[in-house]
Amino acid sequence: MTLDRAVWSMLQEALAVYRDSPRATAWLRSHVDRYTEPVRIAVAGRSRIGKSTVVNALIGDEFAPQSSFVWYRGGTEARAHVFSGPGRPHEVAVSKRGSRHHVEIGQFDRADRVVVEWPSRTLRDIVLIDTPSEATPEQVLGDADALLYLMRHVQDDDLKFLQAANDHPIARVAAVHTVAVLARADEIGAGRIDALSSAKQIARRYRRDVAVQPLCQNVVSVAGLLAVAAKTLREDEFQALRALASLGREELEDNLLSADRFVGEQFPLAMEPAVRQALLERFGIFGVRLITALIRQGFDSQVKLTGQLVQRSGLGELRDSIAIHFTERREILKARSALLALDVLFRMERGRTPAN
Ligand SMILES: Nc1nc2c(ncn2[C@@H]2O[C@H](COP(=O)(O)OP(=O)(O)OP(=O)(O)O)[C@@H](O)[C@H]2O)c(=O)[nH]1
Ligand SMILES: [Mg+2]
Repeated sequence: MTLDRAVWSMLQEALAVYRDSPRATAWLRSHVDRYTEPVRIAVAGRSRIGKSTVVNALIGDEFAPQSSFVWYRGGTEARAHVFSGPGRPHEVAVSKRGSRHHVEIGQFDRADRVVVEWPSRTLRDIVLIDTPSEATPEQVLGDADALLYLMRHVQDDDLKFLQAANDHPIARVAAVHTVAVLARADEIGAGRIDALSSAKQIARRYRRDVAVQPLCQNVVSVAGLLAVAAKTLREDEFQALRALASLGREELEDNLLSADRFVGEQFPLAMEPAVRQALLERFGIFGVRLITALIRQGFDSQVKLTGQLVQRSGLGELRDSIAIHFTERREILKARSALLALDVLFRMERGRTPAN
């Protein structure tokens, strides 16, 4: 019997054995549903590390940030539901303002969870869960089959979180579910133009670090903001960046020394300050510098530029890592989650006599 069938049978058997307990039945039903779904990947990490930005880059669309858990699943049409307290979820609108999609949860003071169905190729194989930074490891991991953990440098808090993810008897023998992400790679080395290759080297070093290696399957570096730019670059933005690239390299560098200078009155090109401000918000100073350098190097069509940005930002490697460690191991990850759920069930129902 395959692993898939064996675990499926265990879930069905448990459903039969615990049929008299509504609590156990509800728990098992939710896990039976979860077992047949794509792999659920939680994206976690400390406050403002860039979680929502990496989620946007993976989906290939920009969503305005939310303060609750946001689940993104595949779907044929764009829809969103808010789960708030007990009872049925409420459907809410998704609207587009500027380059961002907004889930209109306005009338709900507190959403426990927002679920967005979205037609994205990535979401055919995975469910992405964007988590609030104050969420505990238990809240993050309870619903997820796998974890993308974002960090800047490996700090004690990061190691604690990763240890918590591995700190269950079943998890300890089957630690197959974490990819660590060295986030905001563009900021490494004070934003020098070679920041992204330095970040890749640091990620490689962490992969062999004795404190990190046992806690995750891979470490990759990602410049989230650039990765989003790669996936959502508009024609008007590309034309503006191309115009900037036509300036002399040194002249542009001088004007990129600070954000104030870049959007200031003395700019040597006829380009509205509002346009420059928008470029800065979307790509950051580093992004503008890198993109204009790439255009000058010959990546001067939108297709060529996008391909380079996917690769340089680390998005390509992150996607490969998700495929190798999560999607292709779906069967194992789902089996692991189901076994953890059965373990919780047996503890929860300890002392009760199951039905025969
Ligand atoms: N320079 C740079 N800025 C980034 C990057 N990723 C995100 N940011 C910026 O950092 C800020 C926080 O990014 P988010 O993606 O909202 O971070 P988060 O971890 O989801 O934040 P919380 O959910 O509030 O904890 C935003 O202003 C982003 O534009 C990156 O790779 N490089
Ligand atoms: Mg966020």
